[in-house]
Amino acid sequence: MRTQVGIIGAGPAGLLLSHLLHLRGIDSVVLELRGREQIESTIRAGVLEQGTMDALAEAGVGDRMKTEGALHHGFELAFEGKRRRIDLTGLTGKSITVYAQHEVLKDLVAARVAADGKIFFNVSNTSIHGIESDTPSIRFTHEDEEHELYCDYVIGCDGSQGVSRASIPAALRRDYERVFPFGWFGILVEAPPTSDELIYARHDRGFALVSTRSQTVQRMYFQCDPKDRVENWTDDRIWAELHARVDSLEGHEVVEGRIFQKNIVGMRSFVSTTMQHGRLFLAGDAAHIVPPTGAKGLNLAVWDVRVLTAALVAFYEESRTDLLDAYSETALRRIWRAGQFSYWMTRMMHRLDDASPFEQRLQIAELEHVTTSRAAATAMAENYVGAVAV
Ligand code: RFL
Ligand code: PHB
Repeated sequence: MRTQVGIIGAGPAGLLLSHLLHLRGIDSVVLELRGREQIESTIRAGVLEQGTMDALAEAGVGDRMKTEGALHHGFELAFEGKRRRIDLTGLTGKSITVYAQHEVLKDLVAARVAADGKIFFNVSNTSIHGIESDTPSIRFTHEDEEHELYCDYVIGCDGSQGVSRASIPAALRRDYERVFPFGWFGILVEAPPTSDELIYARHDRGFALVSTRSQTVQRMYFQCDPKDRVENWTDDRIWAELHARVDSLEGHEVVEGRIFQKNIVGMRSFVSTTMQHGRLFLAGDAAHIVPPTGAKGLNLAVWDVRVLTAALVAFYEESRTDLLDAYSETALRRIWRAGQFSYWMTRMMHRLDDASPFEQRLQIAELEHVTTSRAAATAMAENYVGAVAV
């Protein structure tokens, strides 16, 4: 089997890359470990930056996002019983859209299928070969048969647990990591929205986030022990915790409903440098992870893909390799910016058991600052909407 670009992973990075390349006449094949139903139903991100919306619209997969997604012009920071608004649009001229990641995936898979794109679902034993030569390949098993896909370039979009990153020799790679001693307990709830905008709450009991999916389904999270178990949390205990952390002194309360999904995720910051070696390039979570507090993970994956698409188009249309050579350096500038913002927001909003009472009190001073100083609020808003110069 042969193609121009072999892509491992049908997450947002792999599927969007495949579709953007197709629109420029470049052929690709996507290999995915899981089944189509599984990727289309896994609950993950929800916040899309303007740049991500633009990229999806340019790829011709933005129609449902525009009609079903909700445009948000600000969010609220809750602390000390108060709620203060960050006016994203007023401060930056930009907004964000709340539209679930698995809906983005449904739109991308539908577009690939409609264009006769090649996606192999349920593959196993994926391995990468010959990246230091001009004829790399990917070996994999599909429906009990072994295959070898020959290509010009291999793109590893296989997320944090994939095989691609390890194909770059360890001696050439430097990994940077910070594992946080807390996680997020996430729920999906059948209820009307608690608020028109997202609420990020800092409380001595721990962080909480009120997000949304639609007028009838809400997404909420609260800080927990990453080793805790979902079974330890009855619905009553969850609501008591959310009320304690989010309800305000002005009488705003979290709206309860039927909880139909619960999960716990750990949190870490991670950056792998370099993101390329020979004919292998990494994009998205395969190369970097941010804690979800800044809502940056999916947006960074889309950013990598835009940079990589431009570089591959320059190679195929003009035989230029300068953009490919510069890929890692170009992508990492934005990754470190988003990594710093996500880390900062995580440290400001979560209960830090490793911090002194003095440092914990500084969190409130910082929240007062970003919610009263226009300059500080603008810096936060620019990072949140992704309007940062890198
Ligand atoms: P993905 O989505 O993990 O896709 C990788 C795909 O590769 C497949 N795979 C393999 N395929 C073939 N062979 C192998 N050996 C393979 N190994 C793995 C996997 O099955 C999978 O389908 O990576 P990608 O495309 O880089 O996309 C990254 C995003 O999914 C991720 O950054 C976001 O979900 C992070 N994130 C958020 N990002 C945002 O921008 N805004 C948010 O609001 C936001 N909220 C979140 C989040 C992540 C969360 N969790 C679960 C950590 C909220 C949460 C709770
Ligand atoms: C979500 O709705 O899943 C969500 C929103 C904001 C975040 C993280 C996740 O920062």
